[in-house]
Parts: sequence; C-alpha cells; structure tokens
Amino acid sequence: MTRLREEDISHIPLNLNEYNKKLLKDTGKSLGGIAAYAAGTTKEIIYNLRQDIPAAVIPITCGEGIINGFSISVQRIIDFLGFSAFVTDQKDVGGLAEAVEKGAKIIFLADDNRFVAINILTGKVVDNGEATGKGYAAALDLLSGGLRDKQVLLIGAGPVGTGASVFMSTHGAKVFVYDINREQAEKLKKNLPEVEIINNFYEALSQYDLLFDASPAEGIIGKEHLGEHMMISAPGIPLGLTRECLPLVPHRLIHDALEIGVATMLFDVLT
Ligand code: 2YG
Repeated sequence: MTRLREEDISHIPLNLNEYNKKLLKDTGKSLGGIAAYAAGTTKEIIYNLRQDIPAAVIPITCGEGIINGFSISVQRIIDFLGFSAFVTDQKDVGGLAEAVEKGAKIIFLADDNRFVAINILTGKVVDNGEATGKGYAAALDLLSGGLRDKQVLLIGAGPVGTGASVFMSTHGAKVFVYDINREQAEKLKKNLPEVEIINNFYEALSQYDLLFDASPAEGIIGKEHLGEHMMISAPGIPLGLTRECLPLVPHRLIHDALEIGVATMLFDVLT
C-alpha cells in the first residue's frame, strides 16, 4: 500500500470543484454520482441520510505517523459531498472518544496498514482498497459507455485490483489480469474464476482499449503504449503513465490520490 506524501494531497481541498466538473464532463457523473453507482445505491438515497449522520476523521500517529493534510483532505471530500464532517482535535484514542462524544456516526481513520470507514450505527466497515477499486471501476464503466462484453486489462491484483475486478465482472466485462507477483494474480483468479491471467504485460498492453492500473509501479506506460482509443482508470499511486502521456489523454484518464476512494467509502459505509 503506497503511503501518500503531503505534496500528493495538498491541492485536494481547493481543487474539488474543478475536479468534480472534470469528472462530470468525462464520465457524465459527479464525484457523488460515481460513488453512488460504485456502491450500488443512488445519490438521492444517500443525500436523504446526510442530515443526521455526522462524520469524523481521526488523525492517527502510530507507525510512520501523521501525513500533513491527510485528515483535512478526507474531511473536505466528505464535506464537499454535503455531509457535516469534522477532524477531531485529539489524535488516536482521544480522537475516537471525542468523535463519539461529539455525535459522529461515521468514523474515518488510517494507519500505515489500513484506511477504513466505520458506521457505528450498523457496524459496517469499509476498506479504502476495495472501495477505491470499485469507485474507479464504476468510473471506467461510465467513461467507456459501459463495460458489458468489453475486455479490460487490469494491472495489479491486490485489494484495489480485486475490488475493481468484482465490479467490472458483475457489470459484464471480461477481465485480464497481470501482476508482477503471479501468485497474487492466481489468488484473484481463485476468488474470481472468470478472470484470465496475462503473462506478458507489454505484449498485452497493445491489445486492449480499456486499462485499469491498480499497481504502485511508476512510469511503466509510455506514449508508445497508448492506443488511440485507450481509456485508463488509474487509482495506482504513483501514476503508471509517464508524464509525457498526460497531454495525450486529457479526457481518457481517471486518476486522483484520495477523492474517488473516499467518496466511495462514504457511500458504501452508508449502504
Ligand atoms: O492520520 C494520518 O495522518 C496518518 N496515520 C495517515 C496514514 C495513511 C497511510 N496510507 C496512505 O497514505 C494511503 N494508502 C491512503 C490511501 C490512498 C488511496 N489512493
């Protein structure tokens, strides 16, 4: 699991409106709309809940400690979706107590191993990895005009890739997976037999128009690999595409550090 750096997220609070407009233009749905679709619910259902369900974000100091801007970015994304959300003044256990004492019903917290949302009314726990996979798969479904009967090349069979495969398969896509660690791909195939394992990544890259990059590998896809119609959903941090690719795919690439994952966690934990 890639650890975010302050510079990966510092732009988020001020850029949410612009990013939301870009998602609406490219996918036809807003951040909330994509999250609702990923969670198998509707914005309307979730929005009817938001008045009575405050959310809290707790800064966690263990392991490598606090990432500056992490809690506030999570809080701003939840707030942007119309929920009342606050970052607790206290950290760790004190923060958890403060969150409950202040009436929070949804709690977001992350250490170096897990980033979760907890619904203390229902006991539901949602993991960022699976939620990010679902959110980005939903975005690719919308960006591509529907995944039914289409083939998707998935890079990375970890929690994000697994969450994505489940969504893409249930929406009719044929998923072909490559993972540098073949055992990881076999584990995914064990859980999802309809997935096909790819042995040669670069050979495969030129054969698919739909690419899902759930790997932490940086700059593995150059402009020579970009098909004319290729659409890319890339939750992987750092980005797998080289910088020179970016001007070539302005409306064919979905990538962010936190937004779609956090929005899907929120809608999923309320469903
Ligand atoms: O509370 C804090 O500031 C820290 N304990 C947060 C630590 C988060 C560590 N995890 C990550 O940086 C990412 N795996 C988060 C998810 C990124 C998804 N694209």
